[in-house]
Amino acid sequence: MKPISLTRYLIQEQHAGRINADLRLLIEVVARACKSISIAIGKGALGGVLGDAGTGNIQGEAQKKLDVLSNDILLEANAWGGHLAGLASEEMDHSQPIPDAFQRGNYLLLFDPLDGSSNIDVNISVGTIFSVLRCPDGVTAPGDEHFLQPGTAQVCAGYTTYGPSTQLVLTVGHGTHVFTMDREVGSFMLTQRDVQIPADTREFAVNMSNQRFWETPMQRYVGDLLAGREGPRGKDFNMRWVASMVADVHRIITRGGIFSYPLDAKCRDKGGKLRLMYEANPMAFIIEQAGGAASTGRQRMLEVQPSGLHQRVPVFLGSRNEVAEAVRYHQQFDSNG
Ligand code: AHM
Ligand code: MG
Repeated sequence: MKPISLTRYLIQEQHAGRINADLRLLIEVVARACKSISIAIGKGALGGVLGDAGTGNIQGEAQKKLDVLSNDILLEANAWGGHLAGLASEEMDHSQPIPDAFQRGNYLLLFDPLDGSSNIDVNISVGTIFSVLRCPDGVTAPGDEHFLQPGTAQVCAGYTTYGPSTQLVLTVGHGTHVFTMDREVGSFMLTQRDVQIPADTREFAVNMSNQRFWETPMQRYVGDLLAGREGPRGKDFNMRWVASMVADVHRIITRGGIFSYPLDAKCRDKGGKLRLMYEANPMAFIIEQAGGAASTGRQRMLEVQPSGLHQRVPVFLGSRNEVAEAVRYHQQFDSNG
């Protein structure tokens, strides 16, 4: 049977009362922007989009040309639709209310326009991550503080992975669904409904070069994974690390696994490496909706009360029994040392 388009899927969701017309438009607009980003990435060296932009973001990271371009594409696409009250991005110091010239809607959009920036120039998968919140009642010109809602308040989250094919993974709180971009037609088509992540896994994803900087529970947890069949876990584990969160999460969506970016001595002062509002929270929502789990190691990710737009957190997410194992090591350490 021919897969249905994203547009048709969204209309069905609207008719079922699960989303309203504004949220439908918002998702369509973000998906269209992601198509433009996908086309720019696909041109690679021929499009003049590779390399450094020569600028930095508020987090002290050097921006790539594609970071800036993707941010601009998402900003421009979302400014005038009337569905948003404000936007926030990894690449912008502060959130932006929708300009007065345009109609304002009731949603807040947060995004990491180009995740996995270190992989752009080497032609490895990168992605876009986004999260949608409601603008608090009575707020017409939202500031940063209005975005600081826990992940449980998200009404929609998604990511696009720009790999051998471009795929959009989406949840509006009723399961996680995968759409694949038909490059000839220019539409996202629903290719997998209601993804279910296996509860158990034999595959983990972590940047092992940080091992000596990890805290004790992480050292013990990964030590036991590496001990394999002869160790306490009684089975051998495989390892993968793409260094694009989107690509690593997409593998977990597809075949299970655990992804972690734990606290380490290098990022401890910042609270972690990955950002809560536009990386960890949207991924946690997507993963939970696919039957998986997401935690900081000490708390359910979606229940973290944010304190800053660019706040960082430790991340453990994926197959739910394996995430529970990682959390158990932290609990044990916190109570017994
Ligand atoms: P970015 O948003 O600036 O690309 O940074 C986030 C990325 C994640 O996609 C990935 O999981 C992680 O940083 C990789 O970090 P490292 O290079 O330390 O392995
Ligand atoms: Mg990122």
